[in-house]
Amino acid sequence: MIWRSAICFNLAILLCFEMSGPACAGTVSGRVTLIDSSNSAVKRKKDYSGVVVWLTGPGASGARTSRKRAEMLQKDKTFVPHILAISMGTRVDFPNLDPIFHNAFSSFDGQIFDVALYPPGTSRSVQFSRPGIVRVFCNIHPSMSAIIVVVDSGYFAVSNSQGDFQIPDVADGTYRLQLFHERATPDTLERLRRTIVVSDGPLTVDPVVISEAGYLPTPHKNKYGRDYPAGSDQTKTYSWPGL
Ligand SMILES: [Cu+2]
Repeated sequence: MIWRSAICFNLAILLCFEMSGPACAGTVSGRVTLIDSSNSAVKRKKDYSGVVVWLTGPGASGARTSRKRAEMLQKDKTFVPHILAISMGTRVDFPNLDPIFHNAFSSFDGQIFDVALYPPGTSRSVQFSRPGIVRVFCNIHPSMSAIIVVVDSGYFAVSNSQGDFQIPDVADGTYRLQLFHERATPDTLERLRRTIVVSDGPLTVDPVVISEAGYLPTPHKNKYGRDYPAGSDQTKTYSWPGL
C-alpha cells in the first residue's frame, strides 16, 4: 500500500497549501483569565475581554502587511472598541456616529496626535507608524477613553469576554508571545511573556493568568494638560444644528 501512503502524503501537502498558503501555517490559540481584580465587571461577569496577545520575531514582522485600515467608532460617547490592536503602519478611522462633536487625541506614550473637534457624520483618521501603547481620549468628554496597541507584527489578537483568543495563519517558526492588559502592571506582563514554537499546524498555548494586583487607575488631563471643566461629560454645547 505504498501508493496509498504516497497519495495521503501528497493530499496533506495539498491541503496545507490550500488552507494556509505556501508556508504551512496554523492557528495559535489560548485562553486568558484575569484574577485579583477590583473591576466589578471582571468579578461579577468574569469578563476577560480586551487582553492583546501578539507574536514577535523576524517571521512576525514579515507578516505585517495583512491589514492597513482599522476603525474606532465614536458612538454613545464611547470609543468602540475600547481596545484596538493594529499592525504598525495601519491607518485608523474615527467615524463620529453621535449627534454631537467629538475629538480624539493622545498626548503621551505611543504616538502623539490630535484630530481636533469634528462634527457628527464625519470622520478623521490617523496612521500609526511605530509600535507602542497609544492612550486615546476626547478633549471634551473626560469619560471617553480607549487604547490602541500598535505592534510590529502581523500576528495579533484581542481576547473575547471568555478570555479566548485566536491568531490565525501563523507560519511555522519560533516566536515570543507578548501580552498587554489595561489593568496589569508592566512587571506582571513581563513575567508572562513566553517563547512558543509553531510547527505543522495549530498550537494551543498554556493558560495565561493575569493578576490585576498593583494596578492603580490614574485620571487623565485634557489635551492642554489641564483638568476637564466640571460637568464636561453632560455638555451639549457642541450639538450639531437641527439635532
Ligand atoms: Cu467626545
